Order: sequence, then structure tokens, then C-alpha cells
Amino acid sequence: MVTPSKDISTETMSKIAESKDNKYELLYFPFHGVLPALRAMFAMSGANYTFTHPTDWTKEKSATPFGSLPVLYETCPTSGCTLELAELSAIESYLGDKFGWMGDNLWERTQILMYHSSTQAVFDKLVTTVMRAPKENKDRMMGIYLEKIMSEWVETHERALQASGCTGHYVGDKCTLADLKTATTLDNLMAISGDQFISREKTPAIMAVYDAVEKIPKYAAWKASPEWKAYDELNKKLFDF
Ligand SMILES: N[C@@H](CCC(=O)N[C@@H](CS)C(=O)NCC(=O)O)C(=O)O
Repeated sequence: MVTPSKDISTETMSKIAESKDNKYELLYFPFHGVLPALRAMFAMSGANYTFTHPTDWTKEKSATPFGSLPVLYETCPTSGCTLELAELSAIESYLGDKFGWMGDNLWERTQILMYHSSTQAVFDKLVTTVMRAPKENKDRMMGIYLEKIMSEWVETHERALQASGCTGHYVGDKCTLADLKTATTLDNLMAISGDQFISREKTPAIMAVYDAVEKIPKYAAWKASPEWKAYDELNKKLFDF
């Protein structure tokens, strides 16, 4: 684990955050988990980054800000100072700003965060209601999740995307963090629900977002890489999707 720099002013930190040739280390477990969108952002960014994994999480946990992963470490090569940032959504919007995934103006940025938040929430609820349920309750909780929670996400997102013209984008005319979050989360949602709720016939506008992201050459290359496949394999082994 990298040791973050201490006792530097927020002004200095902000200057570090804005400097160009920073080196990033993203610490998370060696499966996709909640990271498909975030790792994809790095893979498409051209930034100097490494994906690292805890070697002994029980010992490393207490050294992270909230006892959970992901944590991003960002080091400025000139000063040697390292910034530390935890919480997935904070990291995604921070890097979204840096790497150009947050639209063209304040309102677009805010709309992107709105859709992103809704999609993050539907995944978080899968974790809290189904994956963390006692074994004997899992099937029942999965039924409730699919019928009540996921189906509402599907219905409301399809409606919003239809209303804006089924363009393959939530906001504006280019791919944003909202699109990337939905596309990566759909891999999980489709794996657990088959075509019961989400399909080209039932949800064409949601699938248009999925297809637009899948067509990005750097995204396709990342999904075809041995690194992505290794994360996928462990994810399937541990969580079945
Ligand atoms: N609120 C955190 C939650 C992250 C989270 O739940 N991380 C899990 C892995 S997906 C974790 O670190 N689990 C290990 C632990 O809690 O000890 C975020 O959004 O980043």
C-alpha cells in the first residue's frame, strides 16, 4: 500500500490533483466487484496507472479511510506527494472530471451524476439485499430484488432514455460516466435476470446505451484483455455473475 502524504494544505493538494503526469494506483480486490466502470475509465484514459490488490486485507483494512476498498492513490512525480481518495462514487466523479466523462457544462455534469447515482444504488442494493443475505433467504431476496428493485430501475431508466430520443446516451451526444456506469452494471443485471426484464425488445433504449459503450474501441480492447478476463473469472467464481 502507498502511504499518503500528510500535513499538506488543501491548496497544495489541489495543485497536485491538477498536475499532468501523475501516477495512479487503484487498490481493490482482484475481481470486478464494484469496479468495472472505474477500471474501464483508467483502461481508456492513457494515464499512468496500476491496479493493485491487497496482500493481507485484514491488516491493510484499518489503514484505509473507511475500512473498505476501492482507494485511489495519486502521486505527483515532481513533488513526490501522494493524495488518497476513497469511496467509489467520489473517485469516479473525480476521474470523470479529469478524463472527460462528465459532459460539457454544469447541468450536464449534474444530470450525469443523477443517473450515475441511481445506477450505483441499484447495484448497491443487490449487494445489501441479496449477496449479504443469509444463505437460506438468498432466493427469496433475489426474487424481491428482481421484481421490486431492479425492475423499477429498468422501467425508470428506459422511460428517461426513451424521452430523450433513444440516442444511446443519457446526456448530450457523447458517452459519459452515466452511460459507462449503466453499461458495466448491465453486465451484472443481465447475468442475474437473463432476458426477463432487460432485452433488445423490452428495453431498446437501455440496450442502445449498452451498445454505444461496447462499440468504443478502447473499451472493447479492455474487455478482451487478459487482465479483465482474470477479474471476470474470479467474480464468477465468487459471486456467480
Ligand atoms: N461505500 C464504499 C463501499 C465499498 C465496499 O463495499 N467495498 C467492499 C468491497 S465491494 C469492501 O471493501 N469490503 C471489504 C470489507 O468491508 O472489509 C464505496 O462506495 O466505496
